Amino acid sequence: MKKVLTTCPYCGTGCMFYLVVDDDGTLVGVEPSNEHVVAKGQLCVKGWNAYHFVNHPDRLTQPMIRRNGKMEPASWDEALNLVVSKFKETQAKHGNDSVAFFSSAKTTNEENYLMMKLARAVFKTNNVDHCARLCHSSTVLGLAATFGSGAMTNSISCMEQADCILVTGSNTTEQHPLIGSRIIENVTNNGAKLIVADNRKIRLARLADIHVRWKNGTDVAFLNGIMNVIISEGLEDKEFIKTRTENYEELKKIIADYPPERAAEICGITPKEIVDVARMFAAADKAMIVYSMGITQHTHGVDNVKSCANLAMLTGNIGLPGTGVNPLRGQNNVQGACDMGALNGVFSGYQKVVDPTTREKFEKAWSVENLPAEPGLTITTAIDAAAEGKLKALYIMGENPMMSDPDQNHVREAMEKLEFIVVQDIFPTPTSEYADVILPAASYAEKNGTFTSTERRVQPVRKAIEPVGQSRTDWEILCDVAQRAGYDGMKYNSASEIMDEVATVTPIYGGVSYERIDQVGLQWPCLDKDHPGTPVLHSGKFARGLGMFSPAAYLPSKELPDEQYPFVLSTGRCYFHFHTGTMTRRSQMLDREERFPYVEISIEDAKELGIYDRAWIYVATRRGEVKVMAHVTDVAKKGVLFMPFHFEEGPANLLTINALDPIAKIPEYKVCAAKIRSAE
Ligand SMILES: Nc1nc2c(c(=O)[nH]1)N[C@H]1C(S)=C(S)[C@@H](COP(=O)(O)OP(=O)(O)OC[C@H]3O[C@@H](n4cnc5c(=O)[nH]c(N)nc54)[C@H](O)[C@@H]3O)O[C@H]1N2
Ligand SMILES: Nc1nc2c(c(=O)[nH]1)N[C@H]1C(S)=C(S)[C@@H](COP(=O)(O)OP(=O)(O)OC[C@H]3O[C@@H](n4cnc5c(=O)[nH]c(N)nc54)[C@H](O)[C@@H]3O)O[C@H]1N2
Ligand code: SF4
Ligand SMILES: [Mo]
Repeated sequence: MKKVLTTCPYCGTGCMFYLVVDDDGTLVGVEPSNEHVVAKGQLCVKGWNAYHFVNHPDRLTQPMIRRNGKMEPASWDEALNLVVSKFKETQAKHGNDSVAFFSSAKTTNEENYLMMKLARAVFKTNNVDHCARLCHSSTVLGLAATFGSGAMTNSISCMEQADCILVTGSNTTEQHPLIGSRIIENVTNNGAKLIVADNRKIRLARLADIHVRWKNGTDVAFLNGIMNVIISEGLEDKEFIKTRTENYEELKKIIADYPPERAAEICGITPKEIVDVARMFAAADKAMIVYSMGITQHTHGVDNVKSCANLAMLTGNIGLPGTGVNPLRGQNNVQGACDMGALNGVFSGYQKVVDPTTREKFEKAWSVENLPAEPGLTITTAIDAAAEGKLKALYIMGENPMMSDPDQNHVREAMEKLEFIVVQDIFPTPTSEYADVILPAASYAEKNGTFTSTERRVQPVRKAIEPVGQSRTDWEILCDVAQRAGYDGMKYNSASEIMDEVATVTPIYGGVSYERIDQVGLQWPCLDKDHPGTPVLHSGKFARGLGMFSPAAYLPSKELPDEQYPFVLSTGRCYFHFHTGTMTRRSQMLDREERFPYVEISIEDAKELGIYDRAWIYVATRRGEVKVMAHVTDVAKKGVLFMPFHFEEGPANLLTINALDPIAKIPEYKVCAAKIRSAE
């Protein structure tokens, strides 16, 4: 047996583990790593099962081309030549921005860097983006505006040092299980205070000192209410505000409109709950905010994020261990895909495309001219542009928009209108059904590279087995495309050579190399080869100099319940499955735990409507209707339905609304109006 130390391909917690390979080169299991700083000898159920899907018979093993409407096997030469000629033809006819590239938070840093290089240097478009748009784009923009850097400010180990943790819009024990364990340990072993703000009675809520179950979408009012109490009771950190921040007067002005009575009314809770949370948070020596999709996925996602940042600055909880604003990044490499510039407006290291000196720097480094200057389309606006017939060709690497983007009928329309679609994946998906060319990619177990976890830790991904069938690593495929398109600057002998190039053009990764990240990785910013990495950001000084208070007024969600659609529908995930299910639903151990699409409904609502547990019901919104199983549970609050988006046969995104935050362009997955009826 051979054991290969690598990084988990599921969530952003970034546990490292060993892939176990038997003598004839077959992947047979996973073993945790006792030495790893985050995993500490443990894994969650997805980590333990992260080898099953690799050998699944459904793996894509050979390139395919659509001929006369039917997908047929093709050679790599045929497939890649077709991709390049179609993209060039489309651009010649309709301009450079008539094509777009979806990069992937499932793939490595090196691959994301190459995808954005391919889009910008070779095809001269900034139409490149990835699923962070659907996830933490509000964080990237909201924290960049307030702190100057859009990443988790602290480290996972800080969860054990905080005296008070406010968890809001994060189902931590299910979605970032090993981070959830840290929080539980701190609460049970050290008596840290825990405030859970989530209207579902999630596992952490059962342990919390205070659990607030306000209405979905009212976070700005809630956080403003807390800040109002803190200021009116004189609990703010005056020294921190004076020396480290600006724009405090503006904050005070807006916050004055949210006395606890008014905030509580908007949120549907009592003023006392707001006062209690404010006092508990402000009283702690080291208080930390942990959040995830409940904060970001709203038409006011950026305002929510800024409000979290305001609260942390108001109480001086930034720049020290055990404090901070901690967005838990979702995908295994979504932090890295952002860092690498797989976003419409930035090169790697968040260097802006609109800045002429930055463009000049990349033109020189890549030996090209005329890099495009205007930010391009995002995932969400690219789908809109395709539906309008403006976008003509799309290259999708490791994304499944038919299942993950809002309003599936709208996405279908976009897919049908696109003239040419390339899908590069490890499995067939509802998206690949629309492909004109399918390129089979090697999985994480079959390649070298790096993933960057939520705590900004760059960690190794190592090849344990040979790629299945004719599949090739994403980075080799992208280099091949670039060469066939006539570009010479994308030739590498190894993934490590790509990281060396990343380090030369990306200051925050300046000191990252494969040698240095060998065992436990390195946390960026890591500016040069002697820099030790940075566990806590903004110590002494914010990345932007002074922290910028950025107050926001409460805005209601786009589509609220009414007589016709009386429920709030909120969507998200469960413990056993990951996203669109391409991998977890092909792991027999995981799939048998949660086999059917379902919706959580409160005991009160179920009683009223005569719906019993495990009954089949229809959930409908203005966009469509799906049949799912009812989970009648005290996790759900009266009036609120919660549905995971893992199931192709009951797709939550047939129901969701395509309403976007005006700045971040993130969809409002967490709130829309719905109704239900029995299916039996
Ligand atoms: N098992 C598993 N783990 C995963 C994933 C997975 O698919 N499966 N996906 C990964 C990814 S990419 C991500 S982004 C993360 C997401 O991780 P989370 O954000 O933790 O997961 P969600 O289920 O989307 O939503 C979290 C919580 O937000 C609450 N919420 C809903 N509306 C609101 C609101 O208006 N305000 C507040 N404060 N809370 C609200 C919901 O009740 C829910 O409990 O998980 C990562 N980890
Ligand atoms: N309703 C609703 N919708 C949501 C959300 C929600 O909360 N509610 N959350 C949103 C969020 S936070 C996210 S992050 C997105 C996720 O949206 P997506 O990224 O579209 O979802 P995934 O299922 O993770 O898709 C990843 C794809 O990559 C493939 N893949 C895996 N490994 C590799 C590899 O090494 N190479 C290649 N080429 N492909 C690979 C997988 O098979 C899969 O098809 O969904 C969003 N959609
Ligand atoms: S917590 Fe996340 S990174 Fe760790 S084993 Fe589970 S899915 Fe993998
Ligand atoms: Mo995500």
